[in-house]
Amino acid sequence: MKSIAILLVLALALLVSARPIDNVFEADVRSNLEARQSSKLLVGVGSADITGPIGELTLFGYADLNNLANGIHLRVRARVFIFAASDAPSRRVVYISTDTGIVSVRTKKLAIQGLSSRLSAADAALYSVENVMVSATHTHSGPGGYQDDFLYQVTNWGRTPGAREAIADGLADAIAQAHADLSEGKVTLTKGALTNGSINRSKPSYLNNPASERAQYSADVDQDMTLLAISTADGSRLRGVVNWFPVHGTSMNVSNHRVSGDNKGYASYRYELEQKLKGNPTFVAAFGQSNAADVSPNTEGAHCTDTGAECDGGKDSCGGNISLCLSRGPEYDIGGDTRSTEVIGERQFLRAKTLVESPIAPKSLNSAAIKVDYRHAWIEYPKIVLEGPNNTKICNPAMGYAFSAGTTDNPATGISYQGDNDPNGANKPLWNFVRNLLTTPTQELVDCHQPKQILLATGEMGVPYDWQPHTLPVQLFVVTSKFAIIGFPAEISTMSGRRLRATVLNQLIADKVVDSDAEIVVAGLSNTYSSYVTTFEEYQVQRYEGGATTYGPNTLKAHQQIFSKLAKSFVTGLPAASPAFPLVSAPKENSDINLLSAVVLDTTPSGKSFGDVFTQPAASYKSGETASAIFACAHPRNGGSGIPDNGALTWPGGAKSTFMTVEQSDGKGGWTTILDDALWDTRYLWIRVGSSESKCLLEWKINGSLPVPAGTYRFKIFGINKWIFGTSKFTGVSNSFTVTA
Ligand SMILES: *[C@@H]1O[C@H](CO)[C@@H](O)[C@H](O)[C@H]1NC(C)=O
Ligand SMILES: *[C@@H]1O[C@H](CO)[C@@H](O)[C@H](O)[C@H]1NC(C)=O
Ligand SMILES: *[C@@H]1O[C@H](CO)[C@@H](O)[C@H](O)[C@H]1NC(C)=O
Ligand SMILES: *[C@@H]1O[C@H](CO)[C@@H](O)[C@H](O)[C@H]1NC(C)=O
Ligand SMILES: *[C@@H]1O[C@H](CO)[C@@H](O)[C@H](O)[C@H]1NC(C)=O
Ligand SMILES: CC(=O)N[C@H]1CO[C@H](CO)[C@@H](O)[C@@H]1O
Repeated sequence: MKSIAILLVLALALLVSARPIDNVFEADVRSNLEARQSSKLLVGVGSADITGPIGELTLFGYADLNNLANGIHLRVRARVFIFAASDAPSRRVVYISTDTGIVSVRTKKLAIQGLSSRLSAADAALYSVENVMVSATHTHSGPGGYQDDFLYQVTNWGRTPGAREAIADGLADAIAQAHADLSEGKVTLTKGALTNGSINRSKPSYLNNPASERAQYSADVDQDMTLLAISTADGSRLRGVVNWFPVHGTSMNVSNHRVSGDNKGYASYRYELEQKLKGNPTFVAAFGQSNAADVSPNTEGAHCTDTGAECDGGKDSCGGNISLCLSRGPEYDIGGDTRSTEVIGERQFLRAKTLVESPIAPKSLNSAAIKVDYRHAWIEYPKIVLEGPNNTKICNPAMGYAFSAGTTDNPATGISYQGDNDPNGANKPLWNFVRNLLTTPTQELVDCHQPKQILLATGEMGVPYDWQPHTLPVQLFVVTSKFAIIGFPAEISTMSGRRLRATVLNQLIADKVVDSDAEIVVAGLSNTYSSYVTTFEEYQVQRYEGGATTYGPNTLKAHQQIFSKLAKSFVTGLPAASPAFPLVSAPKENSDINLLSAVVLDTTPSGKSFGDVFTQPAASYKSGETASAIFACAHPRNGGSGIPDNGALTWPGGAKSTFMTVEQSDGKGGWTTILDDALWDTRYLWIRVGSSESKCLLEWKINGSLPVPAGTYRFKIFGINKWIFGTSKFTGVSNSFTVTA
């Protein structure tokens, strides 16, 4: 979250169009543990494009109004894994990793509703909010506009029409695919370290944890990648790979304007492309997110961009200016943030591949007790009282000054710096005044969040609707007696994740729900988003992550208490908490505020039509070079093209709808589509010219990741232009060009 000043001003502006609040209630249905014997493990995999509308809407993550989704580098996808025991298949669990910044409750519900048009009624009824876990990879380059809570909507001007629907459609497609794929599978669990894929970006916080606790770990980030390799029952074909490794999706920086899955999206892309080229096109590789709250992919660390010197460690500033202190990823000097994304993605891809090919201390889930089950509950966090002598209360949501500082992955400007918990700090009177225009925090809220200094009293701001969630979905999966997954509704720090895993695993082992050598992972950013979770000790330092820890200093302890009850409920069969909770106090479905200005009209300069070329590609290129062309085009929020001409469901690179393709000549006047905008090698960028004209830059890095033969090629553009009485589809082609070795 960068532009907090802009955020405050925007929020004030958006409030003008505030609407009344409605309560949406949802009951939680539970069932008892079903432990089974002589069962087989069933697995299904699926994957689909979830890229929503683009064009002058904000990429979600950096909260910077200039960080617009105006093009596509790598399409974002959902990757689905269903696990079931053959003799109790209705207690199946569905783990989904999506290339999104966060997860929206409303989108998840839409996706599950969408199954009714894809599956029989009986089959659709097998899937619910309770047994489907959607976990965001936390890419900061996914198109926004789908978020539920107002704080996360502000920099997207509310909800963008079509944003939730696009993600939900892709999710439903991918679940339906995995459903059809469900069959006996061979599953191997393994774990190995990746030491050069991440660093800790909040060292002063980490160091405030007890020395005795830190001494138990060799690193200040979790370096283990935990991985499931899924093959056909006879082991002859690799069907899918899913792994969990904590690292932020901030390799692409705030200057980026193209949709991208960031480092994890790239890792998935590379593994899936490799298998596709080997004749295994249905293979799915998910690089899932975990306890990454304080973990950066920018492994070169933070330096002053003006002098190259070390930043001032306490404040992460350069001579007092925090916007100069930036961290960079590997090979940034060679190829900028795009190259850093490739390197961090490739390291995760290669680590996963070696773990599949040479697993470390592998465990076969097929020889474990085959039971698959889940627990899910809605918990109103500010109502939680910690068990123990002190009756410690959890706070209503609030964000601190340190939240406005950002991190060294994307420092903010103006209001504060990391570690700022001085109540009389320099800018406080001014910003406290601005804050109070929105809501003056109650004394109870102020006391509860100490030492956090409150910048936004989000928990006490009900207008136009919830700014941050009060009620969170908590979820736990057991996949045989060897493996469990925590569906965690926030970003959680390294040490917090370790404590939570230990709490839950110990409970599951004590109750004999899992074996004593079972593994457990935290699936971060699952099902909704409630900002950050740090340990009590990290919170005291009030860096960015502590400033953004929503429910105060005891947030982690509350999660530990709730998740341990959830774990316990596998044997007691009792509800983990009260039976039903309000979901969010929010507008009725899809009637949230939307102040993004609509596309009114597309025009071309005189003498040009939509799809005409402004700049032709060169006559010839060599392998490794980048071909490009510039076309007259229209606003991309109108959409790209629909289904491909041959009637397939997706274009060759996996795009559901594409803005561009590359075609290859057959030498006899015929052309074959070989690439679309979903591939890493192609890049599409829309540029506004004046009030209604557009230019589109199409690029292709020849033989980048997809090998092509020497030959003759051309670019093709697709789009939809808006005119007074409706819309029209257009296409255009460039001159052809030759490609040589
Ligand atoms: C990164 O780590 C992996 C495994 O941990 C190793 O194989 C690889 O060589 C390392 N890469 C670099 C550039 O150090
Ligand atoms: C801090 O550095 C940024 C980037 O160079 C610059 O734009 C800004 O003016 C500087 N702020 C101050 C207070 O010097
Ligand atoms: C992001 O990376 C690009 C190079 O790929 C660079 O030009 C740009 O200045 C970077 N932006 C920031 C804010 O560091
Ligand atoms: C209860 O409060 C006392 C006094 O503030 C403190 O020393 C003690 O650690 C607290 N106990 C727990 C379990 O938090
Ligand atoms: C692209 O790479 C592949 C394999 O690396 C190679 O066989 C092919 O000749 C290359 N294409 C061109 C045009 O050089
Ligand atoms: C931002 C920061 O302080 N990162 C540190 C995290 O830990 C690594 C390894 O100890 C350091 O090299 C980084 O500087």
